[in-house]
Amino acid sequence: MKTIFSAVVGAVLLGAVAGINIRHASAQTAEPPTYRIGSIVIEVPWSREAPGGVKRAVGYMRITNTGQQADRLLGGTAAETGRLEIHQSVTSDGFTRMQAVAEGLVIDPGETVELKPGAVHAMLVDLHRGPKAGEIIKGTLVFEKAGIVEIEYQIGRAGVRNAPTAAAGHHH
Ligand SMILES: [Cu+2]
Repeated sequence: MKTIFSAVVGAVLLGAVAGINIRHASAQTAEPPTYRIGSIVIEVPWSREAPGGVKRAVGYMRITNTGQQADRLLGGTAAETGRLEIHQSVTSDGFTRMQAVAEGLVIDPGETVELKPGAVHAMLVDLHRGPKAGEIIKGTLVFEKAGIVEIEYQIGRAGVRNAPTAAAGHHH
């Protein structure tokens, strides 16, 4: 009995490990932080230390819509007091500034939207204090159809342009 049981457990575990390897064949480290709600998959939320006690921080992540209908990221919360705004970086006349995207961020069926430096991104505002490198900020995302999902942002050093988890897997 015991042997059969371990064989079954072993097969199930092998299957699970194989599944992870297939989904994240390019990842060099353990499975990156991934969150799901309904048809929405959120990967590797991260932020970075804001200089000089600024009580806001950027928010970056990949959002994929695996469903058949478009969905929309409307906003969310961050840490104890903060909330999430969606911003678009716009460069004109050599200046880059950020515009709030009041209507939210549409994610079409089958589409992956990457919130990243210099592009559309989240801005975590009204934080009780600026985040420090190495910390984690808890937050929520609110989607029009999928609903509310809790996520965690890994905090990188000031000025970094890649997720702390991704950077940790590279040895130069
Ligand atoms: Cu911004």
